[in-house]
Amino acid sequence: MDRVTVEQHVAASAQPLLAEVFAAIGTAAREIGRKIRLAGLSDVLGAAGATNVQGEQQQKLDVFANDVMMAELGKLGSVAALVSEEDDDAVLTSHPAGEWIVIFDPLDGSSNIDVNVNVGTIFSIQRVAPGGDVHAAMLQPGTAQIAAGYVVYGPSCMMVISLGAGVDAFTLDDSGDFLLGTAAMHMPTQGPYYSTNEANASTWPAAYREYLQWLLDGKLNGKTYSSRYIGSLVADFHRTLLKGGVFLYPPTDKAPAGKLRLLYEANPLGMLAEQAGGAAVFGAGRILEIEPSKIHQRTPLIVGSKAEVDALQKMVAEAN
Ligand code: P6P
Repeated sequence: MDRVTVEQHVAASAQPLLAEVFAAIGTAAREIGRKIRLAGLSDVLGAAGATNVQGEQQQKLDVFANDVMMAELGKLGSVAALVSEEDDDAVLTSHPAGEWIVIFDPLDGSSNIDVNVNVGTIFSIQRVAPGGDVHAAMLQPGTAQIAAGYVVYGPSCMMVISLGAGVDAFTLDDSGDFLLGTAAMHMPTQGPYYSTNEANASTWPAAYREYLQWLLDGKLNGKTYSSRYIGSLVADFHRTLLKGGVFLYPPTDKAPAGKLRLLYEANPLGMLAEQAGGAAVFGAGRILEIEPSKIHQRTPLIVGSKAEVDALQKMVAEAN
């Protein structure tokens, strides 16, 4: 494959003005990835001693990753605002005329870092119309996203993105470039895996338990399944994108509105799933059509191959 960097790919796309945003995300990802690789040798593991707006223990690396993303993206004249899982409020940059809002989870799955498990950065890009209200623009539904993607920090560091015309994957090489490795990714129409925290199953709505049993009984096209659950959303999603199957985080007693966050987890991954031929729902409806009301609102998330997700959506809709 020709040597194409993510910046070159974006510059040649229908959204060339986003090239500098992806360059900044790449710079941040290189810094975050390096910190993670060397975490065992420096005092960056463990809790930072504060809790974030989610009520979660902030890990030192969460704070580091957030600072790096804020610094690299905040310097761009084209970025008007930043929304982060780690900050209570949106951050307005010193570029109010900027066209983009970048919404991100700087380091998802960070509770897994101490045990050297894949973690990720997830991002969503929305547009602000000239003279438009930036706060209203950050609450647009997922269907309005101009671009979305994630970086997965694993045995290799990969950036997987969509600009609204398919999904492409870039791998960080030794020279520090994210190089196009797989173009036009397609999620298998049905997969061998289901991915969920079954410890919560007793508190799911009954339709979700019935669905999972139905699936495991081979009732979906006679296919059988294996369980895979890493507990890092980006890693579980990345496997689902490549191998197929379904990831489920249903409503639970502890999180009746769902645990995962709409703006910087469900929407970007929902866009990637749909662009790769898969689907993403909150239960009876499509994730990308939810009209957000708050920047940190949560949602149930069922995402993956169309066969499994469509079957879940139908079962939940019939149960409601
Ligand atoms: P549970 C990690 O904390 C995270 O936000 C996602 O990365 C992951 O999918 C989910 O929570 C795991 O949640 O309740 O199964 O531990």
